[in-house]
Amino acid sequence: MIKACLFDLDGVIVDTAKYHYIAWRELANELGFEFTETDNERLKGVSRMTSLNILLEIGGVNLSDEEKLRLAEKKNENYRTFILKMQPDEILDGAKELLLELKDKGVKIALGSASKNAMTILDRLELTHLFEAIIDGTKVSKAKPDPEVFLKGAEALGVKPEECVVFEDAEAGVEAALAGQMRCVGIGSTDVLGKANLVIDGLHQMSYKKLMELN
Ligand code: B16
Ligand code: MG
Repeated sequence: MIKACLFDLDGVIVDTAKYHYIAWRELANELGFEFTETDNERLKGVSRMTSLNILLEIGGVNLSDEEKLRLAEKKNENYRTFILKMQPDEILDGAKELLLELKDKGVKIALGSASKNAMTILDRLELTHLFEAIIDGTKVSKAKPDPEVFLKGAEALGVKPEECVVFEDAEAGVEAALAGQMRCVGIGSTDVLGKANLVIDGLHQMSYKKLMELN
């Protein structure tokens, strides 16, 4: 019986990838190399430090741990100038409608995101009040595909993993949901998210009725 939904943030509720891309590209350019939108695909769903390591590998740059921390912080400051200007009209099509419908039907709702900026983003989008639990990058020690973020979400909601459905746009996130014994709806293409129980283009294609069909 499905009792709860756990939502990833970037790529599911809002497209912050475009802001991450601008900030990472600026950093790459300062380090003297190009960083393309195709390269940026590799950063979706992974942590900030893993993102930096991938970026440096692309540029063939070796740095000390201390310097990496400095650059990750610098990128984050730049990224935050964009998210601090976000508006509720940036919520992806159908996301708020689905959250409201689920709430109305008594389905519990939590966030399960790798981002340490999740609270800022939800506040800017005026969505914070719709989540009963928010598990973000500040609350987990193991990154997706480890199921920690979703298991903590289920625990905070007081439901069992098998009573949860996860919405995810990243392959590592789908793997995390399945590793946690949860059902998963992939947002994006079946090529990447084929392991999910169902793959849709966006939350505008989901409803309480369709959710119950996953039972
Ligand atoms: P931050 P999600 C992820 O969000 C992004 O997809 C990923 O690109 C980013 O590196 C990660 O958050 C960490 O973000 O630098 O804000 O802590 O998809 O898990 O909601
Ligand atoms: Mg995501």
